[in-house]
Amino acid sequence: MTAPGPGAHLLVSGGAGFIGSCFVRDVMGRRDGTRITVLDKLTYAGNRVNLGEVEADPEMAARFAFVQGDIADPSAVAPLAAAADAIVNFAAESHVDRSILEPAAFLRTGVDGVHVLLEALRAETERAGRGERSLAPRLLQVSTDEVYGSVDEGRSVEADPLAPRSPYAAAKAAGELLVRAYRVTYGLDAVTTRGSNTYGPYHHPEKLIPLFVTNALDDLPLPLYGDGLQRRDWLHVSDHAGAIAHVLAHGVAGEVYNVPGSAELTNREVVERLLALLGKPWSLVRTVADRPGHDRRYAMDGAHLGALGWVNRVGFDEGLASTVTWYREHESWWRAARRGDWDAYYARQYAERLATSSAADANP
Ligand code: NAD
Ligand code: TDX
Repeated sequence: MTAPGPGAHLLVSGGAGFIGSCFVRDVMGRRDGTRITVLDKLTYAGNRVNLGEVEADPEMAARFAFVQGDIADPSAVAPLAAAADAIVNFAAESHVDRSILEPAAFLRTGVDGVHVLLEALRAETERAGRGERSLAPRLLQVSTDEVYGSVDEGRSVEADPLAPRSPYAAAKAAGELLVRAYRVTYGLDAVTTRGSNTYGPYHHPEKLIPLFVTNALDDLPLPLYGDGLQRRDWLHVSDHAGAIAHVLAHGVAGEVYNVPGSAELTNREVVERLLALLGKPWSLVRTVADRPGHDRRYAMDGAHLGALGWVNRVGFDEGLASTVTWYREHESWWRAARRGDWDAYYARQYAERLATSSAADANP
């Protein structure tokens, strides 16, 4: 089993979303002959426009294909897996608050979908064993820091127990455990990454940073959950995508790699910085009812990935400034991303919270 290098054919599931589309744009932009087929269901979070740069460039477009479909559909997955040297699975329902409102879709994609991918990988590995293809494909499962649960002190290492605390995190942990079981039982070539809180261009406006940037641009209230002292370690999307490409090429089969960020900050600190960049007042911030089961802190140790030779490149201040500029310059993108059930979701998540909110104390 050999990790795929330049010129390989990658199947990228969930490649029309935030991090997946960055991975596709960056890998295609290397112009090293790599071919990519994206399989994406185009849920409310998936957007083919995110891949427009690739599809509009003749050289990249010749190496690219897009298939609209569901990773939980074996008939969609099997022929694509048969043609792939590796599968990189970004596909997931990705928003914690939505998982608290409606968990079912999270389990369908995060558990059933990953199972379908693994069955396809198993079939292809058996074909390689019979000499019907030269090498078995590799699977890279994109997972998250949230599988560790809330970490009050210290930093999670890959061997720590998984203790997910939201339906989203539990679905991600279940997907990972299936990958682990298939690796152990069937000897599949699989690696897993656990990425930190990611931010950057093309981030759906439901998440903290893009929600607060876009609401602030419209002078709308910014709903800060609870005391706002929850801590996250922020990772720029180009570093997250780069780390995934690095693990795909160099990771050891069966291993899990944390992908930490480059700045651990409270939510209040993040909001203070983005308001300063936007020139908007703290008075927009409203203290609202907390997220149920809200994880207080995520923090991961990055030594295992570091030993593989990966280092993050984008510092948080630089990354946040360029992200804010991107949202300023791409108003049509983020207004269009607020489509589908956006208004109903926003009302369900925030109407009562905002009606019972209070002015947030000025940031200490
Ligand atoms: P996203 O919601 O922006 O994108 C998810 C993509 O998957 C969308 O294009 C969507 O259409 C597609 N999709 C959903 N269900 C599908 C299905 N059943 N079949 C095919 N495609 C489907 O999410 P993101 O923020 O880009 O996250 C990508 C991956 O990274 C997820 O697995 C997520 O758990 C993980 N992750 C995200 C972060 C973060 O901070 N955003 C951090 C760590 C890990
Ligand atoms: O309106 C809000 N108000 C608020 O205070 C929102 C949307 C969030 N928050 C808080 C909750 C978190 O403490 O901000 C923090 C970040 O929230 P999200 O952007 O929803 O991210 P988080 O819940 O930390 O999960 C993210 O990182 C891990 C991604 O969405 C996941 O997909 C990833 O796995």
